[in-house]
Amino acid sequence: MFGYDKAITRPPCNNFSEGLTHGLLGKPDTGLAKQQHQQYVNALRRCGVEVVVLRPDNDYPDSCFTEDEAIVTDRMAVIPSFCRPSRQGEEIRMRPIIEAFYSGRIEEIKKPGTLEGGDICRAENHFFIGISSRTNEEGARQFAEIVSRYGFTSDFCDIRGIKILHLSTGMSYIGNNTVVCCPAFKNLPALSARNVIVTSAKEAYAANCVRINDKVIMPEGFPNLRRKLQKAGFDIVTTPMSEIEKQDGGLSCLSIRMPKRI
Ligand code: CIR
Repeated sequence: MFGYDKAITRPPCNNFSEGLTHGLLGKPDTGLAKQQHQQYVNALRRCGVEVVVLRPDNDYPDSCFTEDEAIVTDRMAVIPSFCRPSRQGEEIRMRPIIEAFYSGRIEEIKKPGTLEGGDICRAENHFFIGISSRTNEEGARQFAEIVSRYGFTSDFCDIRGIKILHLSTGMSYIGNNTVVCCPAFKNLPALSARNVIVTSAKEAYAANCVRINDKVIMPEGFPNLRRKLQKAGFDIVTTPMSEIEKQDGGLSCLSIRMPKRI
């Protein structure tokens, strides 16, 4: 499932700092965020994918978080449904780009369902679906119904009692039945049959990492998790994420990774 050949990204726009954030880490430096985005694109390229870099979109301060704008698989793509007004419409701008790859194999989440791509985590032919402050039960139910029609299974992960934005903010599937997660997720029932690598509380941000082809990209500055993953046999690429983190964005949020055989 980690065979990707393209990734869709969009650099932070000039009003990046006006996006949604809990704000605890201070205001981001937009110039530095743009540089970090470029480094992220380079990291994707090192993993062997061709990177599509879209034009920055000043109408949507959070539009660099493309992961939230479409969920793609080797069988179909799903257009999500944003609940926060400042992000509603991002999915409409992304849709034609996705349609170019998936003619006729596009599904969508309909209101009153809400769902953002960051609440979806795929593990082989299974989906973990986060129910969060952004993805409601109806959106999660619609997504489960859609993926089951295409032969996938799924589990709901209710993270509403946990102070975290999306499911993928706190966990990633990296292959070999292995999930990396933050301490707050370690007892999620959906993870009971998985090998779980739990980060320390201090390194919780790095639980959001991305396996691409034979490498794992993780944020720079998390030496303990990096060592653990290297010990488990993973080839690690790191990239700086400080300004993206200030806007509550994790590493996966900056791209839509396109499977090789679509
Ligand atoms: C937001 O709050 O919507 C953005 N500032 C951050 C989105 C991060 N996306 C993700 O976790 N997939």
